[in-house]
Amino acid sequence: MNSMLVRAYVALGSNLQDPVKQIRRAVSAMDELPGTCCVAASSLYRSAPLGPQDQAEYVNAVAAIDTRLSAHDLLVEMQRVETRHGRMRHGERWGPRTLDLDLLLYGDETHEDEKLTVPHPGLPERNFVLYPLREIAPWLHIPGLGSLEALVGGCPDVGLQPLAV
Ligand code: ROI
Repeated sequence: MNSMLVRAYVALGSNLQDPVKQIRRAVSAMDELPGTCCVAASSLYRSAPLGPQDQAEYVNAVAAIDTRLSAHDLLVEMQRVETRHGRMRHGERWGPRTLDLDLLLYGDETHEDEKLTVPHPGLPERNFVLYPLREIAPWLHIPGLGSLEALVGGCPDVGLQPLAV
């Protein structure tokens, strides 16, 4: 485990089996990972599905964590959380899911290998990631992509609604 703490950002999404509960449980689970604590979580948003439209709306959020895990170890732990929380894929690419955790940013590091791409490649076009991320870290600069503020400015909030819960 690293002696240094790294600030990382994780996107959470669910559209099956009580999505609000899934997201809340996942934020707590991230806080309980080894060498990791959750330092901020955005509000929850309801969002129109990206991909096939014959699936339920999603609930999305973004969490900030401080972690001593390496980027790859963090990814493995996130995948374990997905599995423990009953992740079910229904075969179809971009189909509905109980819990999806994406590593958006890991400090200012960039990674590109067969397991991990950071910054997450979907980040610049996904309003359900950019808007909650801005809520908790408006000052961010994304390696290779510039200011978060500019990315948000180029990404309309169509189909995205803060969830009243
Ligand atoms: N669409 C939305 N709105 N939110 C998601 O989290 C999400 N996740 C996915 C796909 C199927 C691409 N669509 C999504 O994995």
